[in-house]
Amino acid sequence: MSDTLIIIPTYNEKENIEAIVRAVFNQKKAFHILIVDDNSPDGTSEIVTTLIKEFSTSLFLEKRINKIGLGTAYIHGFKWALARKYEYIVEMDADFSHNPNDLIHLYNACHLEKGDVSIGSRYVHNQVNVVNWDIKRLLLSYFASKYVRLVTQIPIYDTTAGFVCWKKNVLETINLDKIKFTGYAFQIEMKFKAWKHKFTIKEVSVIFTDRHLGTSKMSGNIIYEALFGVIKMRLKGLPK
Ligand SMILES: Nc1nc2c(ncn2[C@@H]2O[C@H](COP(=O)(O)OP(=O)(O)OP(=O)(O)O)[C@@H](O)[C@H]2O)c(=O)[nH]1
Ligand SMILES: [Mg+2]
Repeated sequence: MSDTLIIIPTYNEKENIEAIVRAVFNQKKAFHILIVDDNSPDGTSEIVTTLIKEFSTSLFLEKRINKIGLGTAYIHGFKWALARKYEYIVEMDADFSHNPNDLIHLYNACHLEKGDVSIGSRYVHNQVNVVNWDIKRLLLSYFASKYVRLVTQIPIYDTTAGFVCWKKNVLETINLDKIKFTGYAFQIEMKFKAWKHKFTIKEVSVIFTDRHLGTSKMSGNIIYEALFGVIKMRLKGLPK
């Protein structure tokens, strides 16, 4: 048993999936992993099924029929985790943008330093810890974070970060069925709600590296949703 579940959503990650699973299991601390795959046409889930033979007590797969977005994949994973005995639930990408060696720092920020939420943050203290992004992508992300802070007043530097550790009771408190957004805005909305509920949020400085393998799922819709989503969130205050 492990007290911590790492949720990795996947869509067409056949180039990364085995390596990321092994990298997580090679950490000193024992973690469990849940892959939430949206029926990737490239056969990602078949690779996971083969790996489960090797890691039958620590690797799990939830397969959904359609690609219905990152946010709903995480909600699915959160509910799966809450139905079991995990104390800490972590969001992580499959593409090595999030370094598995940082998992222990996120865990410690909650487990030892009493955070309710810890965020693997690219932008703490005016640093920009991003490797291999083109300047357009970097500026978009950096100013998006500034924009979100300005509009929502949330005291977090990296509001769109997708490398996050949640204590179980935070996910039990936030009404997961009321989460509205699916792309970057999903990441913002989750943090916004945790903050509104007055949970302690810690930012841990990490270096984010752009994906080497596989293809990006970034789209104009995701940006549009975030741009207008935060204004809606602020105006409505979004029910907790
Ligand atoms: N299950 C599921 N996973 C998804 C979906 N969209 C993206 N993912 C996964 O979510 C993680 C983050 O997606 P990325 O494509 O890396 O998004 P990004 O980091 O904004 O963009 P790039 O790194 O440029 O590709 C990856 O592990 C993806 O495979 C989806 O609709 N469903
Ligand atoms: Mg990525």
